[in-house]
Amino acid sequence: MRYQKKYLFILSVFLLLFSFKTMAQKDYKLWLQYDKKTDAELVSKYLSNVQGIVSLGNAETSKIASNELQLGLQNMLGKKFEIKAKIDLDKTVIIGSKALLSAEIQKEIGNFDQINEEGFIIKTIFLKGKNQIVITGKKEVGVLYGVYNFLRLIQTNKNIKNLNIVDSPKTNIRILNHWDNLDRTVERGYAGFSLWNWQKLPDFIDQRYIDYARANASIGINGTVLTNVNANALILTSQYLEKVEALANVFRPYGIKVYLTARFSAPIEIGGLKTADPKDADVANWWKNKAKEIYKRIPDFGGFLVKANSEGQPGPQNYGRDHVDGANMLADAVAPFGGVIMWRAFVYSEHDANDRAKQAYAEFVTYDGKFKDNVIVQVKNGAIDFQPREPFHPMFGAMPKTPLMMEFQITQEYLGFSTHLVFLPKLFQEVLASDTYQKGKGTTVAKVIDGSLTKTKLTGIAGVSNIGNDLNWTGHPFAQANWYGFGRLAWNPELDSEVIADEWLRCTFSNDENFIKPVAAMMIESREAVVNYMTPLGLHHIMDTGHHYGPGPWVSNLSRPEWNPVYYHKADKNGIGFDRSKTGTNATAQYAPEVAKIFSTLETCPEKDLLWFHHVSWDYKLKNGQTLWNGLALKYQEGVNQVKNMQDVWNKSAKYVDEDRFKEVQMLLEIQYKEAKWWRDACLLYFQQYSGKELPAGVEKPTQTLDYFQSLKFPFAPGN
Ligand code: GCV
Repeated sequence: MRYQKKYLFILSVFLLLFSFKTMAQKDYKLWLQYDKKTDAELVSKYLSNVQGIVSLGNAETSKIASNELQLGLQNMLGKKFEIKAKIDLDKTVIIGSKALLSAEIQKEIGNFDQINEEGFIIKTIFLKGKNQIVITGKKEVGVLYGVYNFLRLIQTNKNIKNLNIVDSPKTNIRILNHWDNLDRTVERGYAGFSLWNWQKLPDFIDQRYIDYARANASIGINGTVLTNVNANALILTSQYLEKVEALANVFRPYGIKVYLTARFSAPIEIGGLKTADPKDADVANWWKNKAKEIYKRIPDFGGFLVKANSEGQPGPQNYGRDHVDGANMLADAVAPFGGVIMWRAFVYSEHDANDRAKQAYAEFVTYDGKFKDNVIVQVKNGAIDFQPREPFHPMFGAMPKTPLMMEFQITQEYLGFSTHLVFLPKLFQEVLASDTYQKGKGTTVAKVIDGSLTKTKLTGIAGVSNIGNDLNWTGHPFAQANWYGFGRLAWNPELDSEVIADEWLRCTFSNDENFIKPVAAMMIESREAVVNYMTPLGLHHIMDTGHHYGPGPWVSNLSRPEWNPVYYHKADKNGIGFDRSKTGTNATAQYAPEVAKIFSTLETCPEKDLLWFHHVSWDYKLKNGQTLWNGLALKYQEGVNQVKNMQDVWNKSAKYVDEDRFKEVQMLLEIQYKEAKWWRDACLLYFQQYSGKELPAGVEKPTQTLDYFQSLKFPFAPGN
């Protein structure tokens, strides 16, 4: 009996450890689960097309590609696959770049001009009486992308018979911006600490660096800015560059270039100069030498990302110069090595009384055509700051002679941190599909940034990373979908977010239609839900001070007016909203006339943007016949109901998902539900002071007072 107890104890410890390990692995493996297919018919269908692997290349990237193919096929199809160098079987998957293919195969593949340097072709060919699948590209990295694409077909149960897929990324710089500090805290990071262990680098290469590179390569991301835009000059010292070099060496075979943020005052802080004036010859030389030093270590270094004269960061204006002077000086330093300067347009000043939404445009549009060829201006998706919903930034469509790249925020600074389930590709798609009318109807933001409109060579999309050292990388299991979706949209800015949700769910959880349909719909709905319970009808920037966690529409005491929520909602006895029409700040005039016309009047302005552009009376009649006050209150309630609905959907998914991830999401949705109610109650109680009206039928009564909500403090909210 005693022995039995002992064995039972050992067994339960073992099971506990084992289940912890599987949970960790499931969460950690992201969308690269490669779960074993259980449908025997499907497996035999796949095996009738795939019998072996032939890898023609020897380079590190080729090895990564063939190992990945082997891992994916073996895991999913439950059969051993050897990697061979010679084609001696029927139905092999042959992988190799163009130069490695025989003339006969090349002929079968056809024209390689259909793809760009990073593109791939996956084609079923008939070779010496045998059927083969060839995955190729001009370069090995294209082959790697092709392999991930091929595996995704199997992951998502797609047909692999008679393949003929030709695909290339539509943008050149598909990049994550890490707002990671050297002490490993992450600004606006909600998934733990920074992945970069500067203390142990360069000698200790954490497996996470490799897994990070692999995950990024699998979705086509080809660049990473390792450091925060609120920059520390120390990263440019040799002590740190040695560590950056080690990371660059890990990422290179995955097709990922390393970039750094450049603190504009670095020549003073680490260079011993008296000035950082971009027109000063010593300063320019200092940067040239710094670039030389970096490229000696990292020959494929991507370049610098710069936040200058914004929120206290130093910049050329400290010396009476402008953004063009600053960007071009740095551009000259990296140009001989093929480097790029990504210069941010996120600027607004406490000395400018103008509407904050107008300031970046006002400053930058005059610079159109003045930047050097290797400068790309990085513009946030909206003119304020990564709000749950913003109309597209008017700079898109207004600088035809300047390459503009998109900056999205994947980390959820204003969207419930990594506690709330919000599927961001839907938000990203909404922005990318917005029509700028730069060259008439159909000239969408996507077309501005992919260069198809202005034929610019330099194109890009940046996403502020939501990755940290949490076990599951992103804090919320569904926040992984935002990283995934960002990569997929960076590759193709016209991809549909519904396709992305479907793909991600299949790769991450299950192919069962009974799971996919409702959960994909829940993901899509989550985008509108967050807008409804936080900032419906065009409200914006009413989050609490500093950390931006939870509601704070009452905040009015911050030193800069444009940091205060009251600046944005302007609620008073007459109504609510920011008048940006002709009668107000006339920000609408920054858009093309066709767009301006729509936003300018109450009648034509989409209701989702109403309070962004107009100050509207509480009794104004919305399109559904409700008064603005009632409509606003009902929207808040709708957001809460939507989260409830998300909970219901998820609760029915238990049988399709491993227990651990199921429970994690379940708990997080419960918090989201509580917080959605918090948002609704706090905002409605606050705005009610101005509207003076009762809550309409259908809106639940708040269970706390406004005083209570205003008293809440969060001194240790993360990411601040
Ligand atoms: C990195 C917002 C954020 C800041 C961020 C800034 C930026 O203001 O709150 O944390 O700083 O945007 O994008 O530069």
